[in-house]
Amino acid sequence: RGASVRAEKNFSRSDSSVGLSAQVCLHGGQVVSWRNHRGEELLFSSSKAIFKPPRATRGGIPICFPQFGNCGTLEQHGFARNKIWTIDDEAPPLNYGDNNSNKASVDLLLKPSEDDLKCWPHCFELRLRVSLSMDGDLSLISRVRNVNGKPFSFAFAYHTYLSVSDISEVRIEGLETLDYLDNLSQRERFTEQGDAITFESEVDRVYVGCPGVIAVLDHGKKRTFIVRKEGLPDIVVWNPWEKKSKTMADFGDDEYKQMLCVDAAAVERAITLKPGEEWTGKLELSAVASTNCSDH
Ligand code: TA6
Repeated sequence: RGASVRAEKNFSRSDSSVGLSAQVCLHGGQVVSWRNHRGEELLFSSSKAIFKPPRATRGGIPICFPQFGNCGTLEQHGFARNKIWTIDDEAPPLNYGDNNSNKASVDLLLKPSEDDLKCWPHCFELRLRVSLSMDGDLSLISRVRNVNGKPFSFAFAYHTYLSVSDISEVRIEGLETLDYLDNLSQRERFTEQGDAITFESEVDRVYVGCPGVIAVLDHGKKRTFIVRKEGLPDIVVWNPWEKKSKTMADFGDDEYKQMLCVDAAAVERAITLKPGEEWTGKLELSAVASTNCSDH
């Protein structure tokens, strides 16, 4: 996967932490692995993932910036996930407002090249801090700054591929009664009626005005992902299902059953920054054993 860095820290080498790890690539600033205390992989990666720069590999957490989807002038999901980032070693270390004491962190930076400015003429700095806590929580904090150019607007998403046992046994709690834009019907607006979102076919929706915390319950693995977000009002939910996944060369046969994208995002309303302004978008993922899946 080209250059990648591992967030490692000398945690007290107790057995409870020996399996913990997270891996982020300089290519795309993409988290490509997140493992729990037992060394179990919590993010989906396609068995047919193609590492062929500039394309992003299928899985992990690609960064979608400054565009989401293909409604704009840039490539699908913008260019950030297709660029080589650098380690952000600008001193003094920037204050991300997070208690960094018991975490392993990596700080990455993306600035526009001359070529980038030709296709998106805005002077930005995009900083990303990827952290892994002793408890096994993964956090991503992004900061976009308008470096005293003219005002600009952008969309953003942490395109998060969660690894699940069987999509037909997964449900999402916390999005009930919300409106969503359905990408399968020209982004028409609907209101969620269910008491929890379950999956029987292709889903590609942008839930808008979401709460700060939602839960993704994986009945098969008796595991619940807790998704916490700040500065990101929307949640994109995507599973291509069988037919659509077979049209994608970098999606293994039937692998749609083992993944679900739950993207903390700012899609419905673009974020606008005046010169000198900065935006912060935070995502924190926890994976906990869930005994209450039995009432599935
Ligand atoms: O998650 C929403 C979505 O825009 C889907 O419509 C689908 O295109 C998915 O992203 C994957 O996009 P990618 O460019 O990574 O294949």
